[in-house]
Amino acid sequence: APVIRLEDYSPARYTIETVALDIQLSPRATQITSRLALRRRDETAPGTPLVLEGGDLELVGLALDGASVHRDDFTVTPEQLVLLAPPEGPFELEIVTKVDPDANTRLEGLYRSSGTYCTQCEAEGFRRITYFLDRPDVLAVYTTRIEAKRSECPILLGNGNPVESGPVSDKPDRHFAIWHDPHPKPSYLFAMVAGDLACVTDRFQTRSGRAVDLGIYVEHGKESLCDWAMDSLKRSMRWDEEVFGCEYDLDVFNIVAVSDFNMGAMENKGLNIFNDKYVLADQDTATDQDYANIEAVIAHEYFHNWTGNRITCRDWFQLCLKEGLTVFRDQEFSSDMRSRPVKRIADVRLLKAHQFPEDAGPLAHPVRPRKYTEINNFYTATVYEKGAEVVHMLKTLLGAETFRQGMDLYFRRHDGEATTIEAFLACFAESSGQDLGAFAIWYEQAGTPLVTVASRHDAAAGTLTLELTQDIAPLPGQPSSAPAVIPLRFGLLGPNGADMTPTSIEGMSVRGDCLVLEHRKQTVTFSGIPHRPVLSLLRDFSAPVRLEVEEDESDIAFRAGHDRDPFNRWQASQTLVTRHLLRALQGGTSAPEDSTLISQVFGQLLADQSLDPAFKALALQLPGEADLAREKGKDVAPEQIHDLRQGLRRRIARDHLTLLREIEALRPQGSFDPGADQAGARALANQALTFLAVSGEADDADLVARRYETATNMTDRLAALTLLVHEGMPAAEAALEDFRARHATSALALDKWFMVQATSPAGDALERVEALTRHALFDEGNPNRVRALVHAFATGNPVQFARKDGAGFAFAAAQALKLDARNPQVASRLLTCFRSWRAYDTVRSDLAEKTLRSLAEAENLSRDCRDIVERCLQ
Ligand code: HT7
Ligand code: ZN
Repeated sequence: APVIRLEDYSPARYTIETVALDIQLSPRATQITSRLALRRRDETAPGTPLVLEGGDLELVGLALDGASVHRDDFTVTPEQLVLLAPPEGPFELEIVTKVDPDANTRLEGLYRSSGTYCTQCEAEGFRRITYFLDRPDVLAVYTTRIEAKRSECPILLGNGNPVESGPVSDKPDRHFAIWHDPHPKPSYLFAMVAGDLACVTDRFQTRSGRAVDLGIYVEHGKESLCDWAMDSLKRSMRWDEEVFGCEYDLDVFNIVAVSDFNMGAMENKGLNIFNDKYVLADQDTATDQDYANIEAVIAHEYFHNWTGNRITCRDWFQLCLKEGLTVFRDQEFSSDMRSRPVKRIADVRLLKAHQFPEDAGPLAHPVRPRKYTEINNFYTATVYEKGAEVVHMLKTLLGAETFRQGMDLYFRRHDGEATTIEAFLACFAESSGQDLGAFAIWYEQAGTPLVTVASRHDAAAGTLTLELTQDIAPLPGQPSSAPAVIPLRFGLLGPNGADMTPTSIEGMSVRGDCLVLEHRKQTVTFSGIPHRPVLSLLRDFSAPVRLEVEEDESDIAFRAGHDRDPFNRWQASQTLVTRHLLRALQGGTSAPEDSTLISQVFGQLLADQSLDPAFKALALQLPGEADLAREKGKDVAPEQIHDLRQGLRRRIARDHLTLLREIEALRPQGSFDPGADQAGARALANQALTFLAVSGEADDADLVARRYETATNMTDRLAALTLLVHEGMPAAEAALEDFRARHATSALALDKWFMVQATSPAGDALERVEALTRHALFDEGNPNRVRALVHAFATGNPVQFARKDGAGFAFAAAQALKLDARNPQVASRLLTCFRSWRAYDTVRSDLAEKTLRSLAEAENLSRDCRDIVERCLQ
């Protein structure tokens, strides 16, 4: 497959000013007529062929300025249509294509999900509908006429505003609707939906007083599950006005929920299409985490209206321009809706769980990649989450006010354009008067910098000196790295835990409470520090780096109890546990007295009634097995990690039984509320239950079973079910059967039933998962179900996926191969489960390599999967 390179970018030869689409829907043969108003760009030589992209298309007709095009004047394949000698002046091209929505199992282009026609055009799906200049820098005004059988598709939706609808005169059972979107947009933002759907409506008044009709379209019977999504949408619209000055710009905003969807959701202009998992919720079927995700994804897609749609990407290398920035915006929104520190901790946990391993292995790439063979494989944690961290750093370095001025300038200057990271950064450089040239390296370079810190306190002089270094380990294609600009928020904790204020700081530039590390090695000296302080660095996780500080466990424990920065308090308890378990894994002592300090810290956390319950729940969570494997970095044997972690969990449970039981009992009573307060209280109670489940006491085992039976919401029920199954408790099988029967009509709840079993550390998990792939409820065509079973096993079951006999690897590979023929995007995502294969011990890494090599030899592997396999092996 050809390699696409950033340096080869050049603008399209022709522009498309308007697109008029006529879509005649039919399940097996939908006909699309596309009338394009084209113009040769001034820079393009007259007579230059017009090359339009297609994807598996059948051409039915072609006309130029109203007359059909002679066979010698064009060439066509399913992948390309070339008009050999277009007119010199503006011209109109009419293209007629035919597609088969029912046969479209890739879920790209036009397909049907449970009888509803829908489209997915990002990144390159529009070319599966009609031949086009399918690239993000070709912006056009679209008018869409949709025609379908009224009995099958009473609802017809398109981008923009509704213009006209009615019966089709000579066809009694058919009707049509016309939509017009006045905002020029790239083809990836095109969408249409047609089906028999219910609609939940509301209204929003923008700050300038315009009324917007809001609609959420779902399967009939699911209307009552849309309240939270609608509420989240209205809050997002208001927040974007208040915080970023962004107002909505059409008369309608529609959301459609579909059950077969490759990703989370899609920000098509005025017509967002969602995986129903991020729309539907009630207390019986959705967990508190689901509610938080819905709020965040609704906000994210809505925020794209400005960061993505009004201002879009010049080319797909600039994907982070819209995605990193929009993730940053949705994170800010959730922080304002909920607890900011708790949200920050949750975001950093996700970053470390998904982005850090990506950035440390063969799939590492810069936030703005420089080459790709399959763009769908670059919707990654690096582009999204690290991209958001880079914007977060920009705000930290510039300050909130200057950051907002930069954003205002970006919106003013680039509205209606397809632009670049350079243009984005220039807005901040101008509004701040700072040179951001060195900062831009964050977009260019892969890998997570490791920052090391050694400190020296001189009591006589009253000084504290820090020696800091930064480096990135070599990566495939990146043997060396340049130093980055790293903002390090800091505090120096005095004996009472309060921050000490130095009289001067020399050797490094300081902005507010931030040291700015700019070179590979730097020394900074704080004066006016009579007592040796406890260092608190990287507060609020001010940069996406790994931090290694030379310090004693007692300092870390002190931070866990006293740091006024909640993020670093949380991080301290995690670091303490991680260091302890890694020592034990590396053959050091794992004697029980070794964990006394940790048990004490956890005891203090449990007893501290001043803590926000949501924060406390996070601080009490031991680092996960995958976190520990990542920190270990090499010779990983997942079952050893599992056993050690279980031992510590049991020790904490046994040391603090009474407190844990008291806290567990403090579940919110009364009517259910998905907001942050109740969710935090449930998280804490369930975290306590997680410890009690391994106490070894019969009373506690009964308690877990009782919590399952008496749960009044999905959060509590799923927490108890997970413990019953994962700890192999006697009530597990009966609870699983109860859960399946109870939720027989909710696909989203049944996904949880599959996922709990897929992630069980039990020795027979793989055999169970294999059997579940043959279960009547398993559906290979539904990405959510595949993710809940196969993907969950491969990425969420470290012990059984990496079985020593290689059977877990072989299973994931066989499933990916099977899936690949149907849906390459879902298959290639599954294969990223191999991205850290070199970190295993030799037995496992040999087996993983063999599995990858056999995949590389498979015939007919999609471009998507081949790209992942080959990069994993490089
Ligand atoms: N911009 C979207 C990314 C996307 C996507 C969504 C659904 C299916 C396939 C897709 N390919 C790319 C979603 C977002 O980040 O907001
Ligand atoms: Zn996005």
